[in-house]
Amino acid sequence: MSHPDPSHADHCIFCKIAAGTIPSRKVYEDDELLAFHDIHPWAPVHFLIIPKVHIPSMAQVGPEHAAMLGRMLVLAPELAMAQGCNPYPEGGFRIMTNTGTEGGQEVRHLHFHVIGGPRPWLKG
Ligand code: DGP
Repeated sequence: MSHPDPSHADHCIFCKIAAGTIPSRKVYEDDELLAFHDIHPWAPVHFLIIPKVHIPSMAQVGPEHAAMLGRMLVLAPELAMAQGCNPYPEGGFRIMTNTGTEGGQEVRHLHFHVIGGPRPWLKG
């Protein structure tokens, strides 16, 4: 039976990407996390890091998620460099997580955008 909440995992596009039922261009995968290229990149490097478990946004995280969030943040620079971001400090990247409608979130499955590469970028 379908769920009334459109952010629920049954309807969640990123859960489907995590499950492999919707294809993505993967950057990294382990048991807990997946990283894949954003379908609408703003910049030469633009990928998303998601937990495989359905957490709608940063508004739902708690202390039980601290280790996983730490792993997401530690992974970001490693993958950013592997994807072609230039070294700090002239190079670099942005980590961004939109939360809720007022925060600009469109896909209601927690994700960190990792954005970088030579400027100018499309936005920001
Ligand atoms: P946000 O506004 O923070 O919720 O950003 C969602 C991002 O997800 C947006 O930059 C486009 C990307 N996106 C949406 N649908 C898909 C998809 O099916 N595949 C991929 N690779 N990216 C997607």
